[in-house]
Amino acid sequence: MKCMLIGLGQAGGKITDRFIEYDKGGRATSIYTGVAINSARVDLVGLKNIPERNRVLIGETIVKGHGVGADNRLGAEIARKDMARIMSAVAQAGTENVDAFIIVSSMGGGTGSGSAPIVAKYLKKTYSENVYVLGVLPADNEGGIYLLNAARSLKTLSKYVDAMILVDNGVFLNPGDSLKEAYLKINNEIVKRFDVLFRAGEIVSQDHIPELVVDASEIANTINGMEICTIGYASEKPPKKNTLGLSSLLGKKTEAKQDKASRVLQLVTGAVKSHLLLPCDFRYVRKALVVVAGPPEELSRVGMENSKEWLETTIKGKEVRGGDYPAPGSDYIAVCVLISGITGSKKINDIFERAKDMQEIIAKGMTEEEYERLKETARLMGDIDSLPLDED
Ligand SMILES: Nc1nc2c(ncn2[C@@H]2O[C@H](COP(=O)(O)OP(=O)(O)O)[C@@H](O)[C@H]2O)c(=O)[nH]1
Ligand SMILES: [Mg+2]
Repeated sequence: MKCMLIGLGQAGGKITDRFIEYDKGGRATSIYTGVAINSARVDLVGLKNIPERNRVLIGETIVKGHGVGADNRLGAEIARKDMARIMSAVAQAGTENVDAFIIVSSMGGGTGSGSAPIVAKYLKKTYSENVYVLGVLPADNEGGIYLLNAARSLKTLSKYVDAMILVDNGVFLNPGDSLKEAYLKINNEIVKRFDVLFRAGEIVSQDHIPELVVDASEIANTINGMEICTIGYASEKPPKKNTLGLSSLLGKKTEAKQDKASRVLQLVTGAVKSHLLLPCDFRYVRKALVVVAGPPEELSRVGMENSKEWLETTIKGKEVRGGDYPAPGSDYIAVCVLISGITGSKKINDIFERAKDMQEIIAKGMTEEEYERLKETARLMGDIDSLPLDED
């Protein structure tokens, strides 16, 4: 799928930049075009792979190139004012071959999370292609203001995008890692995983045509209108081929086939059960799409069928799609599972709950600590009967 990636804000710009770098790194075909939008000049200058003509500084008259802090209302405001410049940068980057627009942004910051909904709205108005957001959620230990930003942005975005594919920064954090140290690693991991999905429809060579192609329409059929989506990923290095020629014996051949099939199934179940980028109960999901990428001889058809069957019986919905991506010469077999129509994600509910508290904290002019103390007293008071009074 040819993607126009529109990186908003700091995280969005950096992740988009990494996608473009990945694309250039010896891939058979190029599938990404990148645009970066920011109100902080220093963040735009720091990008290495998005061409300079595709970078737009917004809100200069208001914030003088210094960013909006973590004020995503201001982020929304300046994006609205500079919308014409944003849309003209998108048009000039070249939209003729684009299959989908993907807005890449953190949900917790100011510029990206504030501008994402309005950028989505204008993209939908102007183009007929699908518009998705790849949104990075703040880890649980980030401050309340990040959660409030995320809550506002998610609520507004859901009206304008065809689907929200969400990633929790917290998934990648190891205890002891500082967030800053971790970003480079996180961005790499995000790009590596999504690339398997986005690249799956690209034919590498005429000798290796996928049996089941995952193109833009398969992705659209899986996620459009499904609101909250995420991906799971797992990969493995298959064992070296038996060079003694023993595998040519019939018995060995069957065994090898079974091994390959169970390897695919194991990777798929692992990706879904323990490696989702948005923690959620994987059963409460409407649809799924499995992509298996790797050396052509490892792409087991039986493995794919078993994986689809497992998903069909596991998730609440019944629509499961699958496809393969032959990558001759690759050392790894990688599995990406896109799941959509997620309901009741604890992470998302926590964001809205804590964001609600944050709104009150701001309204009351308190610190988070004072508010927690006040809430505890109010909770205890709730258990006590009131005195009888006259009816008013
Ligand atoms: N994954 C990832 N998250 C980031 C990165 N930089 C910042 N963040 C997260 O993004 C949020 C802050 O948003 P940021 O993109 O810096 O704000 P903006 O520039 O105002 O849109 C916080 O939740 C950070 O943890 C990054 O490079 N990678
Ligand atoms: Mg930042």
